[in-house]
Amino acid sequence: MSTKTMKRILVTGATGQIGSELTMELRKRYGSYNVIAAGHRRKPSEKLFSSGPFEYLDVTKKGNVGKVVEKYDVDTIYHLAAVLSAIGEQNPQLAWAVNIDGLYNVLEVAREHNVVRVFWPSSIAVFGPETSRVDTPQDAVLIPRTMYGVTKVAGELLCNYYFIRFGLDVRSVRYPGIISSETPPVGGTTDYAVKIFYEALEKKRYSCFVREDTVLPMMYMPDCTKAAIDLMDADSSRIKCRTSYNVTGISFSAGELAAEIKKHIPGFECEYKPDFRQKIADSWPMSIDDSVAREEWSWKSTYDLAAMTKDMIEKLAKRFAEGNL
Ligand code: AKB
Repeated sequence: MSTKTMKRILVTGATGQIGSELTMELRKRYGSYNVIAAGHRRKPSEKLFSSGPFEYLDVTKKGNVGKVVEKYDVDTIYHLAAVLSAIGEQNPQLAWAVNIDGLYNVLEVAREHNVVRVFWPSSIAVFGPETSRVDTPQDAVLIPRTMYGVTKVAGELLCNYYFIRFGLDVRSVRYPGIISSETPPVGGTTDYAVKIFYEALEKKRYSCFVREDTVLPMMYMPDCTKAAIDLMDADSSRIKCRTSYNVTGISFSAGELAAEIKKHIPGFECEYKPDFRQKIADSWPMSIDDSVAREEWSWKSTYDLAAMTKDMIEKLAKRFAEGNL
């Protein structure tokens, strides 16, 4: 599908961390009124709400998903609505309902309404302690320990099934932790890598809920939106993997991140008080091998730790100064 034939794009989870920025990027590229933002629990920001169509949508209600797709004649869906790992451990039933029933509803509606292409994010949470944690390969053992990870493995298989059985063009990447300055994440294990910036600027102190030596793969938001759009724009002949592609940006420890922030905010102090999320972090990879995505659809991340930290601090400091946080 070329962008010229693309009619209407629906983004579920548009008020979330990734959705709020991906929606604006898609609106810039494809026209504001061709991108329908849909959110459920979080109130949309003024920018999101006033820049194009917005719908309240609970993805666990298939009829409602169908109504929105029909109303706007949607032919492309970025299905981002999800419950993340930490909340998923506190409420596994909710995680299953939103992540699996929601995905199933979106795929079914897409099939019934001849939607041309669907993007759905998987996660590094598909991996578990049985998998080698350094340079985790594309085709690895997937035995996650969290309900979030279970829903992501099941979701990958569901996407692959819809492609093979119904020819639905579903595409997916396994995101690492995402760092961004616009909308904070809620209920994830990698949230500390965002929260640390807000607290460093506001209080010059942060109490981190994982150990200092905890290393996880991360990605800065511009690379995150680029991965989704590059994959969706790639010619179908290049997409060989219909479960989900490994993608990555930067791997660093919580201590290395704190030290990088300290270069910009000299008085910054970080203490480490691991809680239940440490166990989740310890079951995930420390770094990811994304060579398959690089080979098949030319994926390439751009930000390293220094560039990401500098940009985050500049953006957040500006918002602080404007009283806009
Ligand atoms: C989480 O921490 O739950 C997410 C993820 C890695 O998918 N950010």
